[in-house]
Amino acid sequence: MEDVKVFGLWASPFTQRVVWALKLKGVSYEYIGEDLANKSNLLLQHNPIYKKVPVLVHNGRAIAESMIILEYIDETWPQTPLLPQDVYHRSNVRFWSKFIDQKTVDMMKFFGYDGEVQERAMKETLETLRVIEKESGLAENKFMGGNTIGLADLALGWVAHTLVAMGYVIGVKFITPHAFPNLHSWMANFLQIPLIKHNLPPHHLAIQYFTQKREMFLAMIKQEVTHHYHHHHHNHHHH
Ligand SMILES: N[C@@H](CCC(=O)N[C@@H](CS)C(=O)NCC(=O)O)C(=O)O
Repeated sequence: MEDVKVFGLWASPFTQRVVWALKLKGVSYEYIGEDLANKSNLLLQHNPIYKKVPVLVHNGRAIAESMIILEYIDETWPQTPLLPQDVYHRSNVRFWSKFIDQKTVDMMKFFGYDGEVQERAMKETLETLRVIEKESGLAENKFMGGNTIGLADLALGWVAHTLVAMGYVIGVKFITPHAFPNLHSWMANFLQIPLIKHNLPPHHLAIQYFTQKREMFLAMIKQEVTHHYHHHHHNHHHH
C-alpha cells in the first residue's frame, strides 16, 4: 500500500507544484497544512535543513524541495510523464525548469517592497518574463517544450495564479495579450486543464492572503528602516 503525505501551505506556489503533479498522476495523498509561524515538529523532522514546505513523505521517507519532489513523483509514478522521451527534449525541459525555479523568488521580490526597490524588482520580473516569452519555444508549442503539460509548466504554474494574485493586490497586470502574447496563451492552456483548474486556491482567498502578506512585508521594512535610523543616531552620539 502506498502511503503518501504532503506537508504544505495552500497559498504556497511551491506546494502547488507538488499538488498539481500528484493530481495529474492520479496519486492519492494525505495533505497536512502547515502554519509557517508555528511549524509542526514533523515538518522540522522531515525537512531539518530548510524547514520549508512542501515536503513529500512516501512510505515514511521524506523528500524536500518542490522541483526535486516533482522528479521523484515522475520517476515513481510513470503514468502521464512530466518529462519527454527524447533525451534532447528532456534536457531542454530540465533547462527551463531550472531557469524558472532559480528565478522564482527574485520574480516575487517586487511584492515585498514599495518605491524604488519595488520598481527595480518589477523590471527584473518583466525581464525574466520576456526571456521566457521569447526563448522558451512557447510561440510554437502549447506548453513548455511540447503539446502536453510537463515539468517546466508546473515550475512556471505559479505565474498563472500567484503572480496574478500578487499583481492584483498592487494593481498591476503582468501577463496581458499585448505584452506577452505567448505567455498569455500558455496561461490559458494551463488553466484550462481540469486537474489544474480544479486544484487552484480560490481567487478571493488568495487575494485576502496576499493582501495581508503585503501589509506584513511593508510593516517589516518600516520597522527595519526605523531600527537602522535609531541605531545610526545612537552611534552618532557616542562618536
Ligand atoms: N525552494 C523551495 C522553496 C519553498 C518555500 O520557500 N516555502 C515557503 C513557503 S512558500 C516556506 O516554507 N517558508 C517557511 C520559512 O521560510 O520559514 C521549494 O522549491 O520547495
